[in-house]
Amino acid sequence: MKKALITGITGQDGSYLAELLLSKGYKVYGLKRRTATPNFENIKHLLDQIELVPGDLLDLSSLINAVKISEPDEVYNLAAQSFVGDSWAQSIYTGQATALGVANMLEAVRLVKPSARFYQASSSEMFGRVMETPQTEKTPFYPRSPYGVAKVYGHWITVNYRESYEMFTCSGILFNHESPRRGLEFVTRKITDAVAKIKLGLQHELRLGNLDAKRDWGFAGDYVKAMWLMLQQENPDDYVIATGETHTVKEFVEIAFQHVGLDWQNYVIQDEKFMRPAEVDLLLGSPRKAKDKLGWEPEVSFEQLVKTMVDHDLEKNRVIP
Ligand code: NAP
Ligand code: G4F
Repeated sequence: MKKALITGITGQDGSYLAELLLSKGYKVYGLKRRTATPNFENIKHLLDQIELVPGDLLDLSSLINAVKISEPDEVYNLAAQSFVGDSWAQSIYTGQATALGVANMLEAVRLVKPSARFYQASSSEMFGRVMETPQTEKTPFYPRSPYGVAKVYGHWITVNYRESYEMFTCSGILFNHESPRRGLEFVTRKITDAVAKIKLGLQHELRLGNLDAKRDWGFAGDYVKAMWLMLQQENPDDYVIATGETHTVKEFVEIAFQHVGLDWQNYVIQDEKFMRPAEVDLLLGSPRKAKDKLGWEPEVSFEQLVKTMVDHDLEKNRVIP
């Protein structure tokens, strides 16, 4: 039986990846940091099938211990301070977790189980002020936030361990991917949760920042399949994972409100508070290499994604307003 260690298992991607690996017969270990109150919302249905090991990306000895306990064939490093918006207010912490945390995890693997295959959750935020469109594996990076800068370090240290130690390390440059398990602070889930609450009479307005930003949005369940595929190849490599379509925040808003029969213009207010000091205006990825080499393609369309998230939030808010 193959064994996998997932960092960030309580997050959106960690939960979908754990489901995928369990369905393939893996023994799944999840790194879990201490929290004062439980945060098992995304993995509560999996708790009797996975093993949680204590650890924090900032604490190397806990990571060494986690690798010793799990003896993994595959390590998926998904943990990070992942919210771009907060990365200005917490830039040092973001660097410690999202940049140096990757080095800590790679060191733990190198010292304890260097033959384990390693996946790093890199990000399209590394492209930032984009140097070409669509963005590919060859597009130069120009990050626009402390988060993006930290991810560039995480990407290159992953490449460096591959080249320095001949470790099987892959970096997945994933464009935005969403789901009903997305954190409520990200724009898609903030919108779908608000639309549901407005429809149910529980909220009266939705305050947003830049409505013109464009993102290449896919479904998280599709994207974790690409992570797994990368680690099944003969050789380690880096891949862009994207849909190849881009949409504005405004388009997302329009479809979400339309889906419940409301006109967004009656509810949405633009608020300076949600504007960023430096914005990423346009992301559009080319999934060409992933298609050719991994045989990966996204299955859920943009419209389907928006509607599924709204339907989920309607249901959730009906039960627990
Ligand atoms: P998420 O829902 O925010 O999950 C982040 C996970 O990291 C949570 O389990 C969190 O634990 C854990 N974590 C944070 N700091 C930690 C620390 N110091 N030590 C140990 N664990 C820590 O993020 P996601 O959307 O699933 O994304 C997964 C990864 O992909 C992240 O690295 C993100 O930056 C990257 N990424 C995401 C996207 C996207 O569109 N979703 C695109 C490109 C790249 P708690 O539950 O305790 O907070
Ligand atoms: O949903 P967002 O916060 O996601 P962002 O910044 O694109 O980052 C996400 O995707 C990255 C991949 O490119 C990941 F690496 C990262 O971990 C994260 O998952 O914001 C999307 C866009 C931005 O342009 C933002 O300015 O929506 C705009 N926006 C407009 N109003 C807003 C809001 N974003 C948020 N969070 N809240 C708003 O009210």
